This record gives sequence, C-alpha cells and structure tokens, in this order.
Amino acid sequence: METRIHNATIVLSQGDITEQDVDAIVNAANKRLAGGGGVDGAIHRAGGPAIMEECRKIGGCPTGTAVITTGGNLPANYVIHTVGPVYRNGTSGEPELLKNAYLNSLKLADQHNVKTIAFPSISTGAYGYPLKDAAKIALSAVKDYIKTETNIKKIYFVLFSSRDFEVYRETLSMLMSK
Ligand code: AR6
Repeated sequence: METRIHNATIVLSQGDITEQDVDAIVNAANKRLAGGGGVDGAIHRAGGPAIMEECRKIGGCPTGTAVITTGGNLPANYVIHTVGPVYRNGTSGEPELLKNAYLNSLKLADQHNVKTIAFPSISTGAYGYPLKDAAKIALSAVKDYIKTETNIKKIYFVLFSSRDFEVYRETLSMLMSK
C-alpha cells in the first residue's frame, strides 16, 4: 500500500526488513547496542560482524535517539539503530520517546543523504508497546516529518506479521482521512 504525501511516499508492506533494497534500514535496538532477539538479532545475523564492531565503538544509544553504522552484508548501505521505550503504562513518557525514535532516525538519514529508508514496528515486540498506539505514533511522526525540509523520497514500514500489517494499514487510512 502506497500513500503519497508532499514529495515523498509511505509504503506499507509485510516481510523481512533485512531483505529490503533501500539506502538504510532501521534497527529496534537496545540502549547498550548489545544486540538481542527480534529484528535486532535478524539484522546482526544477516549483516555480519562489521555492524557489531561499529556498535561497540559507538558504545550506546539513549532511548529515543539514533546512531548509524554500515549495513555490512545487507543490501542496505546503512543501519540506523534507534531505541524505543519499554512500555510500562503509557504515562511514563513512552509516546514522546517513541516519536523521538522515529524523528531522530529520519534526521540522521537525511544527514547521510538517504533517499529510501525502511522501519520495523519499533517497541511493539519485546518492549511491549500496544500495537495500535504505536502504529499511530509511528505513522504520525513520519507524516509530520515529510512535511518538513527533507530529501527522503520513500519511507517503508516493513511489518513482520499480517496482523501488524493490517493495523498499520487501518491506521494510515485513518490518519489520511483526517
Ligand atoms: N523484519 C521486520 N520486522 C521484524 C523482524 C524482521 N526480520 N523480526 C522481528 N520483527 P522487537 P522492540 C518485528 O522485539 O519491541 C531486541 O532484543 C517484530 O515482530 O524486535 O523494539 C533488542 O535488542 C515486532 O513487530 O523490538 C531490544 O532489547 C517488531 O519487529 C528489544 O528487542 C519489533 O520487535 C527491542 O524491542
């Protein structure tokens, strides 16, 4: 599903983010950049050790911020590692932190002349963020960012499950009809 906003396009798809042929893919990492399960594990497995080598040098990434490394053996040139919040109750600053994870990833992408970027659904796996709430924050952040000065042309959301894809699809339709 493709939606055009200003000069850019949001594309929703179901699949494996490590296979995306884009300039940068985004990793849902942890604060220590230590690797782990979920999409983080998949990216390090597919991309090889060069990514972890750079992560070690960088040392860490506070929640809501983003850092960039090589894409190693991935089709993507870069991996942008960002850290979403662990969901507690929704009133511990989680919405703002999740929004910042998306916005800071996009800013860093622009600084590296990235034209195409793919996001997973940050924080909605191990970190427990309710999917509908997270989808709304993710898509609103991207929609708002596209309206600012940016050279990014295509922003993909690569959802792992059909349920995640459906929720993102419904959320984007809802946001576009507002
Ligand atoms: N491609 C796209 N999406 C994927 C893939 C993939 N290959 N694999 C999993 N997902 P999670 P979080 C989806 O848990 O909640 C790690 O251990 C997954 O189905 O990866 O931000 C880190 O090191 C879910 O929808 O990230 C952190 O410690 C989404 O990616 C912690 O987990 C995010 O789930 C971060 O937790």
